[in-house]
Amino acid sequence: MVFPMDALRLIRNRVSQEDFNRLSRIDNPKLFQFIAEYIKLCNPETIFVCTDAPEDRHYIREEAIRTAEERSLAIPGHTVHFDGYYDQGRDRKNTRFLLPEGVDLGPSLNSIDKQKGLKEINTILKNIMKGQKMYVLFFSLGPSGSEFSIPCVQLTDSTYVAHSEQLLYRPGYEEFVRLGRSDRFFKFVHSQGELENSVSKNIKDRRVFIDTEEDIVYSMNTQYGGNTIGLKKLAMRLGISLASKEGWLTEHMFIMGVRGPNNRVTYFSGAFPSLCGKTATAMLENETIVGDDIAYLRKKDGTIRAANAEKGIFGIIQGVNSIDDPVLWEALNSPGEIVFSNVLVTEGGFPYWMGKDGEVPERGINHAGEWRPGKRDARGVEIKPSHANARFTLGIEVLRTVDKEVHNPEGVPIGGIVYGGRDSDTCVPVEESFDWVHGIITKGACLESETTAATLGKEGVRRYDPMSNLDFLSIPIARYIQDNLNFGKGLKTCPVIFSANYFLKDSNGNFLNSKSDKKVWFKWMELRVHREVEAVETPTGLVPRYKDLKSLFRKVLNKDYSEESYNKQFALRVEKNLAKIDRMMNIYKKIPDTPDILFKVLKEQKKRLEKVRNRK
Ligand code: SPV
Ligand code: MN
Repeated sequence: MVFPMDALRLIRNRVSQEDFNRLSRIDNPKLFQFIAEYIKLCNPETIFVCTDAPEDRHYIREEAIRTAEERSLAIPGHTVHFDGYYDQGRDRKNTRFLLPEGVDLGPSLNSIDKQKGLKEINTILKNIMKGQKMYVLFFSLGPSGSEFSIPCVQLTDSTYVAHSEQLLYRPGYEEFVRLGRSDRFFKFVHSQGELENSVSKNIKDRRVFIDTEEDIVYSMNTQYGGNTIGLKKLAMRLGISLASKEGWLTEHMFIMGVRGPNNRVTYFSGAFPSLCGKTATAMLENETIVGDDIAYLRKKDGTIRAANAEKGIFGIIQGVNSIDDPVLWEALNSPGEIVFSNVLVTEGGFPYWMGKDGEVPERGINHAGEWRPGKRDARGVEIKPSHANARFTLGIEVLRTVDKEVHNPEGVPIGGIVYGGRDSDTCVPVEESFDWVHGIITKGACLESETTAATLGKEGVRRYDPMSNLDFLSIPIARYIQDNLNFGKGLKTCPVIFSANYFLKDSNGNFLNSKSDKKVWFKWMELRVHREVEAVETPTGLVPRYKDLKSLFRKVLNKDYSEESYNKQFALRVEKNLAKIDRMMNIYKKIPDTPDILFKVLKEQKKRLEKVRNRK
């Protein structure tokens, strides 16, 4: 432990005069203590303190190439980074909360006794940066200088992490200078550990440990962005707990503007688990994007306002093509700062990913090294050209559909909230809830989704994922749901809550909708927010009328929408819905302190469904 009065001395002995001058512009002993502590423990050879200056940003980009964590591609500004073969997703098992004595987060959150956890990571972190450079970086989550902003400091020995954060987050050095002695800031310590061929070698010592008491996250022996980019999912866990204390919400949500009649813009936020179309939705061609992954929601003057915690996108690239994703396609094929990860790189220096326009290349380099079709790994599993969780990282400003309010310190007013999951057989493509409480409970708290490649482990297993936030919850589930229920109280304009399901299949396993249908669902929801179309009441919520969809399909997609399609897509799946309620009841019965209202709302829904079943 470094005492506050020793911190400055320790730092002064370890950094250059120039870097020390940069730090000295900030008057924050708590910050110095944190930095000194981890310089002492991780023991880097050199230290670079990064300000918001363009030359510093440029230096980080150059460092990424120098250290070979990134390689330049053919298009100017494009680079590629590879994570290790077994480091391609979020590591749920080794992501844990450090639990102080007497605190209980409930059985669903992965935790470890704080003292035991600290001992474990202090052992792993000791001298972990020996011979390496430590980058000290400052950012702001949320628009800077606003009620939404949370200043953050990141220590890392990875130039890829530093570079990604520069693309993804607003600069924060000047914010720290301005704030002086505040102790409301998040802290991240990351080390990729020993490297072999530029990737983390000691995967068995991969850890992501979260301390919500001190607002620190420790990440080590991993490079995959979801485990390492501190301000992304690591900060989200701190954000959820801070929001709960301060009375606002941190959500796994995009924010987008949807155009209604007469160029009206209605803002939506939407929660979808990873790899379920969240980013693609936020990038719909004729709408505007504010954010694609993490939203902060605050109540203001009787409305809910939302801001993007980030300013860039770390998105899944598989399946991105010129037809379905024109906005992104254009950005990915233009010069500009973009980091591709875990794609295949062709001999000409172009990235290839599965589902990209054109032929699969005959050869290239990917996260497993030299690649040829048919190549297998040590276990005999065929290696695809790119990983299913391969990603792109870019600043949101390179998208032509970026919303002009993206940096508004007040955020944007939310008209509708959407919860969606990967569900092949239960929920209709789009449905409105009866009210806030019904929406939070049946759409949000009861969200289920089939697992994807975004996390390590088996794909396609149906999993309960409340608000698509289960992986990131840092407070007991019951408290999180209660916070969401409370958030809708006392509003003058209450957002309308919807569910969406892009993944409904018929009995032969074929999708019932095409990817572009979501454009129609959003136009319908926009009209519903303003009560400009009517809807049909069912036991589970309010669904579109056929005639409204028919006209929207014509207007938006220039497509004929048959009554037969409508009937198939919007049929009420009574048995499946009843089975889902049973699953949810069983889950929530075991969750301590589940609000009574949840059981009441589910029982009412069950009754309505049984009534329909008995009528048949
Ligand atoms: C997600 O998986 O939800 C992501 C990427 O947005 S990660 O940073 O891995 O969480
Ligand atoms: Mn996400």
